[in-house]
Formats: sequence, structure tokens, C-alpha cells
Amino acid sequence: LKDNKFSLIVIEISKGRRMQTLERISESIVSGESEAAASLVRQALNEGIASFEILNRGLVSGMTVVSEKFKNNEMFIPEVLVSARAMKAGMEILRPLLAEAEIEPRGKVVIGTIQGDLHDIGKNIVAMLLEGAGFEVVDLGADVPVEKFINSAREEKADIVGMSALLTTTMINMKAVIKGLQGPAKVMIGGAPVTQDFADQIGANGYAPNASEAIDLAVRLMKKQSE
Ligand code: B1M
Repeated sequence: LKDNKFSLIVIEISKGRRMQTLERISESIVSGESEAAASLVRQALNEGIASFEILNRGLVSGMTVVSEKFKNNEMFIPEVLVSARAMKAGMEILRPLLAEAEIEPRGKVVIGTIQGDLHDIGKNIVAMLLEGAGFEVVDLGADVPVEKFINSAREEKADIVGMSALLTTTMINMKAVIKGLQGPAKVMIGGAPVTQDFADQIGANGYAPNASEAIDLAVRLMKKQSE
């Protein structure tokens, strides 16, 4: 009984330490400390925290705070950019680990942020998780011209074309890509202003409100592909 109690205490302490590390990762994103973000991600991995959990409960949770602060005028563009850089520093360490999770490609996704739009944090997360879920991902980057999406989908023989938009003024460019696409590729879209209604309106095959649902959606679209 004594031994059991001791084990429980040890488990609780280590849980507490893990939470602390995740919170510190989140804080390093908010304060925009790239080096701290990278070294805390390494520390979290050494503590045995799963890469998926570090991404969601550390990095993404920090960026969510940044989004809120930006919305409430508590943070401004230069600070947001510094936070975005810290997020990238942390993500660089996780990327190979998330990609290692599966071996056989489940399908090929050509992904990017639509023309006129420089926001790439959410798109990068979706791309990384897709890789982690076993998809082969061709990332076209941000501000991707309509023609480039269309040509790359054909050249890469993409199973899925994924588009992200964060601006109400750019999301409409997704419609032009869908119109120009020929072939069997399915289209999935996402980004803060995008909705299921909008996806239906422009004829996309699916919409996901966040990165984990984007992975489920991609898996579903691959099933439809083979039907
Ligand atoms: Co800009 N920005 N920004 N910004 N920025 C927003 C989007 C805004 C809502 C802020 C606000 O006013 N409240 C607003 C848009 C308003 C609108 O259109 N209605 C805005 C504006 C106006 C602008 C500028 C015009 C500002 C200016 O210059 N005056 C300018 C535009 C530049 C351009 O693109 N041409 C601009 C610039 C910037 C920065 C460069 C400073 C920086 C981007 C840095 C970068 O990405 N490298 C930035 C940021 C960081 C933001 C906010 C604060 C945060 C966005 C973010 O990274 N969120 C944002 C406020 C907000 O969204 N509340 C804002 C975290 C990220 C994890 O979430 O991207 O939503 P998100 O991705 C999620 C889901 O949406 C989903 O999964 C992701 C993970 O769960 N998802 C997909 C995303 N893509 C998907 C694709 C899928 C499926 C799911 O399938 C393919």
C-alpha cells in the first residue's frame, strides 16, 4: 500500500511538471521568445510528452492567447510577428517527429494559403499534422496564385487540394481554384473566416474548423476517392 501511494505521488509530481513545461511553452510563444520556445519543446520531449500534445497544449495554446490579445488590442502586429517566429522555432523541432508517425503515404495533399493572404501559421499546423497522419504533403507556402494551385494539383497528381484563408477579402479566391481544377482531386478548405456554408457555396468537398478535424476530413475524402 505504501509503495502504491509513493508511485501515485511520483506520477502526480511528474504530471505537474509536464503541465508546467507545456504552460511555459505557451508563455514563450506569447512573449515571442524563439530560443526559449525551442529549448522548452526539447525539454518537453525529454520529459516524455507526446509531440502531438506539445503542439496542441503548448504551441497552439500560446498562439490562441496571441489571437485573443490581438483581437483586444493588447498586442500589435510587430509583437504578433515575433510570436509567429517563436511558434515556427518550436514547430521546426516537432515536424520530423510528427512526420515519423506513419510510413505508407495515405494520399497526396497539395496545400497552401490562397492568393493575397500571408497568414500561414494555421496552414503550417494542418500540413504538419497531415504529414504526421501519414499523408505526403506538398506545401506551396502562402500567397499562392490561383494558377499555381491548379498546375501543382495536376503535376503532383494530388488526391486532395487544401486551401487556407484568414482574410475575408482573400477567401473568395478559393472559388477560382475550384473552378479551374480538372481531374479527381478533392478540395478541402479552412481558416478563421471560412465556414461550412461558404465551402458549400463554392463547391469545396469539405471544410474543417481546426487542424485535428482537418486530418479526419482528409481521411474521409481519401475514402470517398477510392469509392
Ligand atoms: Co492578421 N488578421 N493580418 N496577421 N492575423 C487576422 C486574420 C484578423 C482576424 C485579425 C483581426 O483583425 N481581428 C484580421 C482579418 C480580418 C478579416 O479579414 N475579417 C487580420 C488582418 C486584417 C491582417 C492584415 C490586413 C493587417 C494589416 O496589415 N493591417 C494583414 C494582412 C496581410 C496579408 O495576409 N496580406 C495581417 C498580417 C498578419 C501578420 C503578418 C502580422 C500575422 C501572420 C503571421 C503568419 O501567419 N506568418 C497575423 C496574425 C498572426 C493574425 C492573427 C492574430 C492570428 C492568426 C493565427 O495565426 N491564428 C489573426 C486573428 C485571428 O485569427 N483571430 C489575424 C492561429 C492559427 C493556429 O489559427 O490560422 O485560424 P488559424 O488556423 C486554424 C484553423 O483556422 C484551421 O486549423 C488551424 C489550426 O487549428 N485551418 C484549417 C487553417 N487553415 C486550414 C486549412 C484547412 C483546414 C483547417 O484545410 C486545408
